[in-house]
Amino acid sequence: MKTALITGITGQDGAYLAKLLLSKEYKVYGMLSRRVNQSYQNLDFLGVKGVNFVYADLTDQCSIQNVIKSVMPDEIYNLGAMSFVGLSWDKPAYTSQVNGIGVLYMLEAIKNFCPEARFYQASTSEMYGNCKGSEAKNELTPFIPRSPYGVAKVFAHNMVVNYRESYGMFACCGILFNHESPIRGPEFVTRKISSGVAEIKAGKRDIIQLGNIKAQRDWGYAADYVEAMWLMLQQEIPEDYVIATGRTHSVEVFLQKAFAAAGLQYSPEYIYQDPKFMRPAELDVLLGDSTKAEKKLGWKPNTSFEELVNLMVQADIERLK
Ligand code: G4F
Repeated sequence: MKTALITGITGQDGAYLAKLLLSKEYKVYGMLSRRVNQSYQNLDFLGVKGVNFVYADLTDQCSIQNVIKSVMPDEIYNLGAMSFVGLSWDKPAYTSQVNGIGVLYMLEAIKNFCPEARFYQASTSEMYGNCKGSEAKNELTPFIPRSPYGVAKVFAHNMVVNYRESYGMFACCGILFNHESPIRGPEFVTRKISSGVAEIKAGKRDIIQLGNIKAQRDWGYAADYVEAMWLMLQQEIPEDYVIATGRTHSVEVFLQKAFAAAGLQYSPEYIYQDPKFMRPAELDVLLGDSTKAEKKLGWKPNTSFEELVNLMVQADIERLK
Protein backbone atom coordinates (compact mmCIF):
# COMPACT_ATOMS: atom_id res chain seq x y z
CA MET A 1 0.00 0.00 0.00
CA LYS A 2 1.38 3.42 -0.96
CA THR A 3 1.39 6.25 1.53
CA ALA A 4 0.64 9.83 0.51
CA LEU A 5 0.92 13.06 2.48
CA ILE A 6 -1.27 15.97 1.38
CA THR A 7 -0.76 19.50 2.64
CA GLY A 8 -3.83 21.72 2.28
CA ILE A 9 -6.06 18.70 2.98
CA THR A 10 -9.07 20.83 3.98
CA GLY A 11 -9.01 22.92 0.80
CA GLN A 12 -10.84 22.17 -2.44
CA ASP A 13 -7.97 20.32 -4.14
CA GLY A 14 -6.92 18.52 -0.96
CA ALA A 15 -10.40 17.06 -0.58
CA TYR A 16 -10.69 15.93 -4.22
CA LEU A 17 -7.17 14.47 -4.20
CA ALA A 18 -7.76 12.62 -0.92
CA LYS A 19 -10.91 11.11 -2.42
CA LEU A 20 -8.98 10.00 -5.52
CA LEU A 21 -6.06 8.49 -3.59
CA LEU A 22 -8.32 6.68 -1.13
CA SER A 23 -10.17 5.16 -4.11
CA LYS A 24 -6.76 3.88 -5.25
CA GLU A 25 -6.22 2.36 -1.80
CA TYR A 26 -3.49 4.72 -0.64
CA LYS A 27 -2.96 5.36 3.02
CA VAL A 28 -3.61 9.11 3.10
CA TYR A 29 -2.17 11.54 5.63
CA GLY A 30 -3.57 15.05 5.64
CA MET A 31 -1.54 17.87 7.12
CA LEU A 32 -3.43 20.31 9.29
CA SER A 33 -1.98 23.55 10.60
CA ARG A 34 -4.48 23.57 13.47
CA ARG A 35 -5.16 27.26 13.11
CA VAL A 36 -8.48 28.39 14.51
CA ASN A 37 -11.63 27.42 12.63
CA GLN A 38 -10.06 24.66 10.56
CA SER A 39 -13.05 23.22 8.73
CA TYR A 40 -13.66 19.67 7.48
CA GLN A 41 -16.64 20.70 5.37
CA ASN A 42 -15.00 19.99 1.99
CA LEU A 43 -14.03 16.48 3.05
CA ASP A 44 -17.52 15.95 4.47
CA PHE A 45 -19.20 17.29 1.33
CA LEU A 46 -17.32 14.73 -0.80
CA GLY A 47 -17.89 11.96 1.75
CA VAL A 48 -14.15 11.47 2.26
CA LYS A 49 -13.45 9.13 5.18
CA GLY A 50 -10.23 7.54 6.39
CA VAL A 51 -7.72 10.40 6.23
CA ASN A 52 -5.09 10.32 8.99
CA PHE A 53 -4.51 13.84 10.24
CA VAL A 54 -1.04 15.06 11.20
CA TYR A 55 -0.21 18.49 12.54
CA ALA A 56 2.36 20.82 11.00
CA ASP A 57 2.53 24.28 9.53
CA LEU A 58 4.30 25.44 6.37
CA THR A 59 5.73 28.36 8.32
CA ASP A 60 7.31 26.07 10.94
CA GLN A 61 10.32 24.12 9.65
CA CYS A 62 10.58 21.87 12.73
CA SER A 63 7.00 20.72 12.35
CA ILE A 64 7.51 19.91 8.66
CA GLN A 65 10.58 17.83 9.49
CA ASN A 66 8.72 15.99 12.23
CA VAL A 67 5.83 15.08 9.96
CA ILE A 68 8.04 13.92 7.06
CA LYS A 69 10.14 11.81 9.45
CA SER A 70 7.15 10.19 11.11
CA VAL A 71 5.02 9.54 8.00
CA MET A 72 7.84 8.68 5.54
CA PRO A 73 5.43 9.04 2.60
CA ASP A 74 5.92 7.59 -0.88
CA GLU A 75 4.24 10.63 -2.41
CA ILE A 76 3.83 14.17 -1.14
CA TYR A 77 1.36 16.64 -2.63
CA ASN A 78 2.01 20.21 -1.54
CA LEU A 79 -1.37 21.88 -1.99
CA GLY A 80 -1.19 24.03 1.14
CA ALA A 81 -0.94 27.74 0.37
CA MET A 82 -2.33 31.18 0.91
CA SER A 83 -4.32 30.66 -2.28
CA PHE A 84 -6.33 33.87 -2.60
CA VAL A 85 -4.48 36.18 -5.00
CA GLY A 86 -6.46 39.28 -3.93
CA LEU A 87 -5.37 38.93 -0.30
CA SER A 88 -1.70 38.60 -1.21
CA TRP A 89 -1.38 42.39 -1.56
CA ASP A 90 -2.60 42.77 2.04
CA LYS A 91 -0.42 39.94 3.38
CA PRO A 92 2.66 39.86 1.13
CA ALA A 93 5.12 38.67 3.78
CA TYR A 94 2.85 35.89 5.06
CA THR A 95 2.11 34.85 1.46
CA SER A 96 5.84 34.67 0.71
CA GLN A 97 6.48 32.70 3.87
CA VAL A 98 3.79 30.07 3.22
CA ASN A 99 3.86 29.86 -0.60
CA GLY A 100 7.61 30.38 -1.02
CA ILE A 101 9.72 29.50 2.01
CA GLY A 102 7.26 26.79 3.11
CA VAL A 103 8.05 24.90 -0.10
CA LEU A 104 11.76 25.19 0.61
CA TYR A 105 11.13 23.67 4.06
CA MET A 106 9.32 20.75 2.41
CA LEU A 107 12.13 20.18 -0.10
CA GLU A 108 14.81 20.28 2.62
CA ALA A 109 12.90 17.84 4.83
CA ILE A 110 12.43 15.42 1.91
CA LYS A 111 16.10 15.71 0.89
CA ASN A 112 17.29 15.00 4.43
CA PHE A 113 14.81 12.43 5.72
CA CYS A 114 12.88 10.88 2.85
CA PRO A 115 14.86 11.39 -0.40
CA GLU A 116 13.06 8.66 -2.36
CA ALA A 117 9.66 10.31 -1.92
CA ARG A 118 7.97 11.80 -4.97
CA PHE A 119 6.96 15.44 -4.58
CA TYR A 120 4.21 17.40 -6.30
CA GLN A 121 4.21 21.20 -6.08
CA ALA A 122 1.08 23.23 -6.83
CA SER A 123 2.43 25.80 -9.25
CA THR A 124 -0.05 28.10 -10.95
CA SER A 125 -0.95 30.03 -14.08
CA GLU A 126 -0.75 33.16 -11.91
CA MET A 127 3.03 32.87 -12.40
CA TYR A 128 2.68 33.95 -16.05
CA GLY A 129 1.45 37.32 -14.89
CA ASN A 130 1.99 40.00 -17.41
CA CYS A 131 3.48 37.77 -20.06
CA LYS A 132 2.07 39.31 -23.24
CA GLY A 133 0.87 37.53 -26.35
CA SER A 134 -2.49 36.03 -27.18
CA GLU A 135 -1.16 32.47 -27.64
CA ALA A 136 -1.88 29.91 -24.94
CA LYS A 137 0.78 29.56 -22.23
CA ASN A 138 2.80 26.37 -22.05
CA GLU A 139 5.77 25.00 -20.08
CA LEU A 140 8.21 27.19 -22.04
CA THR A 141 6.40 30.51 -21.56
CA PRO A 142 8.34 32.89 -19.27
CA PHE A 143 7.00 33.83 -15.84
CA ILE A 144 6.42 37.57 -15.21
CA PRO A 145 4.34 37.46 -12.01
CA ARG A 146 2.12 40.39 -11.19
CA SER A 147 0.97 39.72 -7.63
CA PRO A 148 2.81 38.88 -4.38
CA TYR A 149 1.10 35.50 -4.67
CA GLY A 150 2.55 34.95 -8.14
CA VAL A 151 6.03 36.10 -7.07
CA ALA A 152 6.08 33.63 -4.16
CA LYS A 153 4.85 30.80 -6.40
CA VAL A 154 7.61 31.52 -8.95
CA PHE A 155 10.18 31.32 -6.12
CA ALA A 156 8.75 27.94 -5.09
CA HIS A 157 8.58 26.67 -8.67
CA ASN A 158 12.20 27.58 -9.36
CA MET A 159 13.29 26.02 -6.07
CA VAL A 160 11.58 22.72 -6.98
CA VAL A 161 13.33 22.71 -10.38
CA ASN A 162 16.62 23.51 -8.64
CA TYR A 163 16.29 20.69 -6.08
CA ARG A 164 15.35 18.27 -8.85
CA GLU A 165 18.44 19.24 -10.84
CA SER A 166 20.82 19.57 -7.88
CA TYR A 167 19.88 16.48 -5.87
CA GLY A 168 18.12 14.26 -8.41
CA MET A 169 14.87 14.44 -6.43
CA PHE A 170 11.64 13.23 -8.00
CA ALA A 171 9.88 16.60 -7.85
CA CYS A 172 7.27 17.92 -10.30
CA CYS A 173 5.35 21.15 -10.65
CA GLY A 174 1.83 21.19 -12.01
CA ILE A 175 1.17 24.61 -13.53
CA LEU A 176 -2.57 24.51 -13.02
CA PHE A 177 -4.89 27.09 -14.51
CA ASN A 178 -7.99 28.06 -12.49
CA HIS A 179 -9.96 25.05 -11.36
CA GLU A 180 -13.29 25.22 -9.62
CA SER A 181 -16.02 23.03 -8.13
CA PRO A 182 -19.03 23.17 -5.80
CA ILE A 183 -16.57 23.26 -2.87
CA ARG A 184 -14.56 26.21 -4.17
CA GLY A 185 -14.00 28.77 -1.39
CA PRO A 186 -16.64 31.53 -1.29
CA GLU A 187 -14.05 34.27 -1.84
CA PHE A 188 -13.23 33.11 -5.39
CA VAL A 189 -15.20 34.70 -8.19
CA THR A 190 -16.85 31.54 -9.59
CA ARG A 191 -18.27 30.45 -6.25
CA LYS A 192 -19.20 34.02 -5.38
CA ILE A 193 -21.27 34.03 -8.58
CA SER A 194 -22.79 30.55 -8.21
CA SER A 195 -23.84 31.19 -4.61
CA GLY A 196 -24.99 34.74 -5.44
CA VAL A 197 -27.15 33.51 -8.33
CA ALA A 198 -28.63 30.76 -6.15
CA GLU A 199 -29.55 33.38 -3.52
CA ILE A 200 -31.09 35.66 -6.15
CA LYS A 201 -33.19 32.74 -7.38
CA ALA A 202 -34.29 32.03 -3.80
CA GLY A 203 -35.23 35.71 -3.31
CA LYS A 204 -32.57 36.17 -0.62
CA ARG A 205 -30.69 38.96 -2.39
CA ASP A 206 -30.89 41.03 -5.54
CA ILE A 207 -27.32 42.09 -6.25
CA ILE A 208 -23.84 40.54 -6.50
CA GLN A 209 -20.84 42.75 -5.72
CA LEU A 210 -17.87 42.03 -7.97
CA GLY A 211 -14.63 43.54 -9.21
CA ASN A 212 -13.34 43.37 -12.79
CA ILE A 213 -15.85 41.36 -14.82
CA LYS A 214 -13.84 41.72 -18.04
CA ALA A 215 -10.98 39.51 -16.74
CA GLN A 216 -10.74 36.19 -18.59
CA ARG A 217 -9.75 32.86 -17.10
CA ASP A 218 -9.22 29.31 -18.34
CA TRP A 219 -11.57 27.53 -15.90
CA GLY A 220 -11.59 23.75 -15.45
CA TYR A 221 -13.07 21.30 -12.95
CA ALA A 222 -10.97 20.52 -9.87
CA ALA A 223 -11.90 16.81 -9.86
CA ASP A 224 -10.35 16.46 -13.34
CA TYR A 225 -7.24 18.37 -12.31
CA VAL A 226 -6.30 16.23 -9.29
CA GLU A 227 -6.06 13.24 -11.65
CA ALA A 228 -3.29 15.11 -13.46
CA MET A 229 -1.42 15.67 -10.17
CA TRP A 230 -1.45 11.95 -9.47
CA LEU A 231 -0.42 11.06 -13.04
CA MET A 232 2.63 13.38 -12.80
CA LEU A 233 3.97 11.35 -9.87
CA GLN A 234 3.46 8.01 -11.67
CA GLN A 235 5.85 8.84 -14.56
CA GLU A 236 9.39 7.54 -14.94
CA ILE A 237 10.90 11.01 -15.17
CA PRO A 238 9.86 14.00 -13.05
CA GLU A 239 8.78 16.95 -15.19
CA ASP A 240 6.56 20.03 -15.03
CA TYR A 241 3.21 20.17 -16.81
CA VAL A 242 0.61 22.79 -17.71
CA ILE A 243 -2.93 21.68 -16.86
CA ALA A 244 -5.69 23.70 -18.54
CA THR A 245 -8.75 23.40 -20.76
CA GLY A 246 -7.48 25.56 -23.64
CA ARG A 247 -10.62 27.74 -23.49
CA THR A 248 -10.93 31.12 -21.81
CA HIS A 249 -14.04 33.06 -20.76
CA SER A 250 -14.64 36.38 -19.06
CA VAL A 251 -16.15 36.71 -15.60
CA GLU A 252 -19.11 38.33 -17.39
CA VAL A 253 -19.67 35.19 -19.50
CA PHE A 254 -19.47 33.08 -16.32
CA LEU A 255 -22.19 35.30 -14.90
CA GLN A 256 -24.41 34.93 -17.96
CA LYS A 257 -24.04 31.14 -17.96
CA ALA A 258 -24.68 30.98 -14.21
CA PHE A 259 -27.94 32.93 -14.49
CA ALA A 260 -29.00 30.69 -17.39
CA ALA A 261 -28.14 27.57 -15.35
CA ALA A 262 -30.50 28.83 -12.63
CA GLY A 263 -33.23 29.49 -15.21
CA LEU A 264 -32.90 33.26 -14.81
CA GLN A 265 -32.38 36.01 -17.39
CA TYR A 266 -29.06 37.82 -16.78
CA SER A 267 -29.13 41.59 -16.56
CA PRO A 268 -26.23 43.96 -15.66
CA GLU A 269 -28.60 45.41 -13.03
CA TYR A 270 -27.85 42.38 -10.88
CA ILE A 271 -24.18 43.44 -10.65
CA TYR A 272 -22.55 46.17 -8.60
CA GLN A 273 -18.92 46.68 -9.57
CA ASP A 274 -17.33 47.51 -6.25
CA PRO A 275 -13.88 49.17 -6.34
CA LYS A 276 -12.90 47.20 -3.24
CA PHE A 277 -12.78 44.02 -5.37
CA MET A 278 -10.51 45.58 -8.03
CA ARG A 279 -6.88 44.46 -7.75
CA PRO A 280 -3.83 46.74 -7.72
CA ALA A 281 -2.61 44.79 -10.76
CA GLU A 282 -4.76 42.48 -12.85
CA LEU A 283 -4.13 39.61 -15.26
CA ASP A 284 -6.47 40.39 -18.13
CA VAL A 285 -6.42 37.01 -19.86
CA LEU A 286 -5.22 33.53 -18.90
CA LEU A 287 -5.29 30.69 -21.40
CA GLY A 288 -3.35 27.45 -21.09
CA ASP A 289 -1.98 24.87 -23.51
CA SER A 290 -1.81 21.39 -21.95
CA THR A 291 -0.63 19.55 -25.08
CA LYS A 292 2.35 18.13 -23.17
CA ALA A 293 0.11 16.67 -20.46
CA GLU A 294 -2.15 15.17 -23.11
CA LYS A 295 0.78 13.56 -24.94
CA LYS A 296 2.84 12.36 -21.98
CA LEU A 297 0.26 11.79 -19.23
CA GLY A 298 -2.70 10.96 -21.44
CA TRP A 299 -4.59 13.64 -19.51
CA LYS A 300 -7.48 15.69 -20.90
CA PRO A 301 -10.22 17.61 -19.10
CA ASN A 302 -13.51 15.68 -18.97
CA THR A 303 -15.78 18.52 -17.92
CA SER A 304 -16.74 21.46 -20.15
CA PHE A 305 -17.05 25.06 -18.98
CA GLU A 306 -20.82 24.90 -19.34
CA GLU A 307 -21.01 21.67 -17.30
CA LEU A 308 -18.81 23.20 -14.61
CA VAL A 309 -20.97 26.32 -14.26
CA ASN A 310 -24.08 24.19 -14.12
CA LEU A 311 -22.59 21.86 -11.50
CA MET A 312 -21.68 24.78 -9.25
CA VAL A 313 -24.98 26.63 -9.59
CA GLN A 314 -27.09 23.49 -9.02
CA ALA A 315 -25.04 22.62 -5.91
CA ASP A 316 -25.61 26.09 -4.46
CA ILE A 317 -29.33 25.96 -5.26
CA GLU A 318 -29.47 22.57 -3.47
CA ARG A 319 -27.62 23.98 -0.43
CA LEU A 320 -30.33 26.60 0.02
CA LYS A 321 -33.16 24.08 0.05
O1 G4F B 1 -11.47 33.65 -8.62
P1 G4F B 1 -10.27 34.50 -8.50
O2 G4F B 1 -10.04 35.14 -7.19
O3 G4F B 1 -9.04 33.61 -8.98
P2 G4F B 1 -7.54 34.00 -9.41
O4 G4F B 1 -7.13 35.30 -8.85
O5 G4F B 1 -7.45 33.84 -10.89
O6 G4F B 1 -6.70 32.88 -8.67
C1 G4F B 1 -7.08 31.51 -8.67
O7 G4F B 1 -6.50 30.84 -9.76
C2 G4F B 1 -5.07 30.82 -9.75
C3 G4F B 1 -4.62 30.08 -11.01
O8 G4F B 1 -4.41 31.02 -12.03
C4 G4F B 1 -4.58 30.15 -8.49
F1 G4F B 1 -3.22 30.11 -8.47
C5 G4F B 1 -5.10 30.89 -7.27
O9 G4F B 1 -4.70 30.23 -6.08
C6 G4F B 1 -6.61 30.90 -7.35
O10 G4F B 1 -7.06 29.58 -7.27
O11 G4F B 1 -10.33 35.68 -9.60
C7 G4F B 1 -10.50 35.42 -10.96
C8 G4F B 1 -10.72 36.72 -11.69
C9 G4F B 1 -9.68 37.79 -11.38
O12 G4F B 1 -9.33 38.44 -12.56
C10 G4F B 1 -10.41 38.76 -10.47
O13 G4F B 1 -9.94 40.11 -10.52
O14 G4F B 1 -11.97 37.27 -11.32
C11 G4F B 1 -11.80 38.65 -11.06
N1 G4F B 1 -12.86 39.08 -10.14
C12 G4F B 1 -13.83 39.97 -10.46
N2 G4F B 1 -14.63 40.18 -9.40
C13 G4F B 1 -13.00 38.71 -8.87
C14 G4F B 1 -14.12 39.40 -8.40
N3 G4F B 1 -12.32 37.83 -8.10
C15 G4F B 1 -12.76 37.64 -6.82
N4 G4F B 1 -12.10 36.74 -6.05
N5 G4F B 1 -13.82 38.32 -6.30
C16 G4F B 1 -14.54 39.22 -7.04
O15 G4F B 1 -15.51 39.82 -6.57
